[in-house]
Amino acid sequence: MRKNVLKDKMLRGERTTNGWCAFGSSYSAELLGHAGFDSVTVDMQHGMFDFTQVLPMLQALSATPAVPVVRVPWNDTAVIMHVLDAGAYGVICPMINNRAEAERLVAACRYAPVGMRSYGPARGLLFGGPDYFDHANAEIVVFAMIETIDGINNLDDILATPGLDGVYIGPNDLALVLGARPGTDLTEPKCIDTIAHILARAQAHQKFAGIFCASGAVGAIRRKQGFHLVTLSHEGSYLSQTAKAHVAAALAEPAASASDGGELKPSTGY
Ligand code: 3PY
Ligand code: MG
Repeated sequence: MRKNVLKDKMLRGERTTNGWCAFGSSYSAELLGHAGFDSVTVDMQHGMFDFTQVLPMLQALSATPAVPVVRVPWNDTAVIMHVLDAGAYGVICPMINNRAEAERLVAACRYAPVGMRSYGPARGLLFGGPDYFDHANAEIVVFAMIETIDGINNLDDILATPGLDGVYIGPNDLALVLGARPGTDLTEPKCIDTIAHILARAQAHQKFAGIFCASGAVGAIRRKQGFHLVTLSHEGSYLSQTAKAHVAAALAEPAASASDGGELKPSTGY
């Protein structure tokens, strides 16, 4: 079976970067797959698409060096099994509250006797190879998202779940349940302390810790803190920010644009 190079890298203690698809576009997924990320996550929870688009996005990612991961919309066994059959090498599941929910997540991702994943790996075989069944339980990487009060309170139980590879922090939902505003994970003491606590407990259990970051700059801070996997915003924000910057540059005085440096340099725009 094709190795899960994302999991291997984290097992070696190396830090990884993850891209995040908010659009239901195979071309967009392909662009992210070639951008240098170790993995790219197709976001079925908040992305503007459903399984019909997930399949071609995973196919597009197959032609890139990035490991294909899916954030499923919920801890729904049928959806989890379906995205794995479609070739996902990693699953990130939102809002895991307790050990029973973590066990349910893991069971959906692992074949018996470890779990209850149903057999029918379809694209998993095409992407992974003919010996997919023999190694899938070991290669697929599974993250439980910690972003609820129950999830925080039951963190040690969740982390002790056999077969769970790690936890992944949703800093925006986490901020909400802590009584703060989204986007305050680096400024609100409650958020800072809770994120540090989750990271420390993951490290104590020798499990991976991942986190969504609003930008590459935030990702750099999280990497230094010790997170194994940092997601660097998503393509919706790249498009919006870059579009605004182009509009601002076009509306600026020509002298100002020139002194900005970039605008007059030869560029294909890609
Ligand atoms: C959160 O910040 O809550 C997330 O789920 C990130 O996608
Ligand atoms: Mg969330």
